[in-house]
Amino acid sequence: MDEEILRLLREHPFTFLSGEEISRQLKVTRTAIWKRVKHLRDLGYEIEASTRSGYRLIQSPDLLIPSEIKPILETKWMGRVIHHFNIIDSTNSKAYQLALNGAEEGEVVIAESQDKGRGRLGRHWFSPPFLNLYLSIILRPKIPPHQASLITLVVAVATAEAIQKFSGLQPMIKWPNDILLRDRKVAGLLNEIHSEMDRIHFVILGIGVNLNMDEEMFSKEIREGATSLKREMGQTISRKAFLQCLLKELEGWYAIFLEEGGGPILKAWRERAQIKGKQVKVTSFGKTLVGMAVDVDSDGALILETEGGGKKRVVAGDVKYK
Ligand code: BT5
Repeated sequence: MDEEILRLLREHPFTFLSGEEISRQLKVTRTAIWKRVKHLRDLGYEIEASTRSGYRLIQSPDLLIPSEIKPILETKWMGRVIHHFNIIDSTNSKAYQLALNGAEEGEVVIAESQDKGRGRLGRHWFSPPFLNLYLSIILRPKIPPHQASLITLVVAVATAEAIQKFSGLQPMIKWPNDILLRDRKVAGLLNEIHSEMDRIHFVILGIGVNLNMDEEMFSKEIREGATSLKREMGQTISRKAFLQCLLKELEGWYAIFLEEGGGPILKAWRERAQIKGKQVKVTSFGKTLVGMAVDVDSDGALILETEGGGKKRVVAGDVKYK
């Protein structure tokens, strides 16, 4: 009902809409309308109320709640169901639970903050409230499990494209899952998969993008290596507008992947990563490898020419450029 009330109020931006008219259109009592208006005000909506004239929407909060996001979405199916939380442990954990309980492809979990935001290998993702984007998307791709790592590349390309379209800046991808602006991490990706040997049940795309964080808000440990769009663009970012752009890119690149396979994804990824010929140090499953990056292969693994001369294929790990 909140969404319906907001839709009606938005249709009359300059005039009051009477409680009677709203209750007639939504077929509920005027008291019920008043209760929902009060609830919307608690969420941060500024709604003027006059006993004689009715209601008028003055301002909406920059919250990532469904009633704000759904009217502006440019996607066909992604994000049409949004689970929103003010605070949650991790959007990925929540999405995983929802998917186990049958949530459908395209359902999205969004939180204003996370108190156990997760990076890879049990690392922490710093997720303070109301500043950034913390989002997880449920996908149910009908592809063999060994191709799932390509979805990490799909998300990396889509996130980088969204940042570029939104800001005009040129983000770089760092294998496997960092998005950088001026060599600092602006977004991190954490994809998790639930599968059998020959069938994927679902994939969770976890995306964290730093939007409105100022330098001093980052903890000392990550300050040097991290940045936000606000910092790079010198202006406050509308989280809603960025989310709209990101979901559109994700839906588009995922469709390309399903229709045309990994080819176009790898091409776009290579252009963004410029990894060929870089001297790198890779930590993978407790081992350190030093060498020159040659490419990523069709499964998204990093191919390395080691100092000894041989070629190594790295499926997971952390990369440092030398
Ligand atoms: C990642 O891990 O980069 C994946 C981050 C994914 C976060 C999203 S938020 C929504 C969804 N729900 C979750 O629970 N997670 C996903 P990794 O490559 O392991 O990088 C983690 C490292 O990045 C940390 O050890 C810090 O050094 C650094 N870091 C932590 N928070 C950061 C931040 N907000 N911005 C930049 N760097 C950060």
